[in-house]
Amino acid sequence: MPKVIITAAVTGAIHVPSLSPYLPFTPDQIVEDAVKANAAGAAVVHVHARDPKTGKPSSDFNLFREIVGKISARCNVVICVTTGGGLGMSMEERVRPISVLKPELASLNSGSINFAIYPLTAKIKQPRFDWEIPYLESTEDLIFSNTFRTLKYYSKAMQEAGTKPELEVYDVGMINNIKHLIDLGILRPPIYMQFVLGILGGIPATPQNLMFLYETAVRTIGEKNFVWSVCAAGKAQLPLMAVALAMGGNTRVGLEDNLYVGPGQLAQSSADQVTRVVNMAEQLSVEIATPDEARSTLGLKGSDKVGWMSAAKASV
Ligand code: KMH
Ligand code: ZN
Repeated sequence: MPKVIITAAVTGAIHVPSLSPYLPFTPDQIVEDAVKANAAGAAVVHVHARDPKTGKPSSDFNLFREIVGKISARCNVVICVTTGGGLGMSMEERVRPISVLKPELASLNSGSINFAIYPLTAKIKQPRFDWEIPYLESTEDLIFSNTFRTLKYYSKAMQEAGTKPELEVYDVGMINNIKHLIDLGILRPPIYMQFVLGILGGIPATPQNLMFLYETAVRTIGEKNFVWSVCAAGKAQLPLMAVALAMGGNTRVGLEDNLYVGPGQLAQSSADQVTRVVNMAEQLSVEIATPDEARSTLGLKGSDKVGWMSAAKASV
């Protein structure tokens, strides 16, 4: 069995602070949770930025730079920077951290979907911040747009930055989108796919659907041409990590996708969920990859080649 790469997505742009007092949103909180997740066993942390005063998803490049700089000053974890950004952000806002920060790994969302999180409003009695309810409600009419032109633009930006794309696959047709980009020579195998299940608008989070995604990828892209991982939104998160481990896949947990660690039990940080995956892996005799082992499996350029040290110097 190959060693499992655990990713922790510590904050994201789906949940709002009213849903959990543990959702990190200031740079220091995000950094602290990323470092804790790494200490618990995560080889990769996936980062978004949020406004430190209100917790609203932000595309402020200085926040990204502060977060990635502080994380890498404290641990050797692989940093995966989002290009999903916050719901409703423009293509330019979403790609900017890649061109400047040149991270080792970045998300690349492989197709357009309805990305609906408005049902979360029912869980909020008293919003902590004014933006939260309108943000969630706006997703009733939101297309998370990732057209072929956009995919080509992101792929090119990542290629120029030496950044490996982590291809987020929300539904089975997106595997065809990826194949199209491989056929055009825009993506080069071996590619890295994150199967994302359970978003309202995408494929539901069931073991059967995970198997369907995996088998379709094997048929379409070829078993030797990809590394894969699983992310499941909501309460299916931890059960699907068990399925992924049994199938030999990699895993992603974190408060970005699920705020809980058990029925009615809020996770106090993404590290709580990472620990659950570590325990499951131990039971299954699956070893956990270190950040350097993840770098080697994913074919990453190395933490000495990211852009933020020079970006930090340039701003002085
Ligand atoms: N929140 C996940 C379902 C991204 O950041 O590019 C999707 C995600 C996308 O992580
Ligand atoms: Zn994300």
